[in-house]
Amino acid sequence: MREGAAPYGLMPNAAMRIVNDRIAWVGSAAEHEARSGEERLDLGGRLVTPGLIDCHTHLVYAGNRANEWAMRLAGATYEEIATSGGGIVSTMDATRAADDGELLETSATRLRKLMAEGLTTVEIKSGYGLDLDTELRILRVARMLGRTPEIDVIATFLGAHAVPPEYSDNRAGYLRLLIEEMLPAVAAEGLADAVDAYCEGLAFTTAEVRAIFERARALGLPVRLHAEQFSDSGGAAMAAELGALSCDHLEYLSPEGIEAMAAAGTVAVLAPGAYYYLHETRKPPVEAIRAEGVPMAVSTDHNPGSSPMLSLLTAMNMACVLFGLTPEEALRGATVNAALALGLTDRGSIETGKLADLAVWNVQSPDELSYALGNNPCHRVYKNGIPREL
Ligand code: DI6
Ligand code: FE
Repeated sequence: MREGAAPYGLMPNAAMRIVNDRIAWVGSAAEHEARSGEERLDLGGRLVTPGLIDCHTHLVYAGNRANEWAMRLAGATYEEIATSGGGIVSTMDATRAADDGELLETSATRLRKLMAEGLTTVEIKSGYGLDLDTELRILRVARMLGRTPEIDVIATFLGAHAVPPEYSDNRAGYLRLLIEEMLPAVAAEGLADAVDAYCEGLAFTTAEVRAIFERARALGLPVRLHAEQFSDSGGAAMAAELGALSCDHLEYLSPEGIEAMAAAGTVAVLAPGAYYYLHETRKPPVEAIRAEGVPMAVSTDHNPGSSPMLSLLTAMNMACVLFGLTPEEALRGATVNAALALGLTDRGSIETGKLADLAVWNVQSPDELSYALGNNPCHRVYKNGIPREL
């Protein structure tokens, strides 16, 4: 996954030295000089990749929405369900009613499933609380999930996910709450690494998101955006102007949006799971994104409404089959470009000085990682140089 290297940056017959939590040397096995006192591990010729990174999930919530899934299969649309009291608000009700122990336990179970496929970093958004107390509780649970040497959790504040029912005829009031109370509280407690918003007809306008993002930036928090999923609202260009780390979904992304993202170095995070579950037909403009040199990442977008999937390898497969990524682009999207989407430059590739976050696979070629659905060829994971139980 090194920049400018051969396909995948693949090195046959390679060796690696790990010192503490870092990669200290990478080269050919023939050049490797054993040092006394070092432990030597033979991985049996297996493929080693950077640990996988899921850069967009909504993992902390209560309940599920299988009932809505059945309704959609019977013909209801995502928008109809959302405007008739279901959707994000139904998960909000369940989440507000759940205590911290239940939230922690159900999300830890989901996280375990994701981690089994070689994940070493995961991003988790809030956004199913939509009041100050519950949003903070969700972020604290996300922080708790990261309080283990086994995985790094990056937390994102998504209070601007939907307008909660108590503010349905007072949008301005909810925006004030977001900007004047929630954002400063999240920043003061150090509960988020970034701020996200849902910029869509169903949720927030570009102008509303701009106001939220300007406050976030003033508080020193980077921003990223759910943009252009069902319509082109110009959100991606607005977010890129504010230096957004990523814009996510992007089915309706315009040439102007791509240009703004390219200029700002904003990552395009694809969410093929939501496209698949919602039977969308308009694909993100992958060829133009590629042509403009905008880095692409691939995520599960795990959430109970539009993408209840718990497999990043499956998202990689869908990005290839549904959106036309190459298997190499899919793997870059789940490693080095996913790290970029999170503003992290210390991981995502196998290079001297980077974190020793590694996945070891029972495959012959990295093309196999996005190939067989329902197959998890992960053999072992190293997080910060330490082997982790699968
Ligand atoms: N990501 C989101 O945040 C929304 N859709 C998406 O792809 C809403 C998720 C939900 O319906 O709960
Ligand atoms: Fe999402």
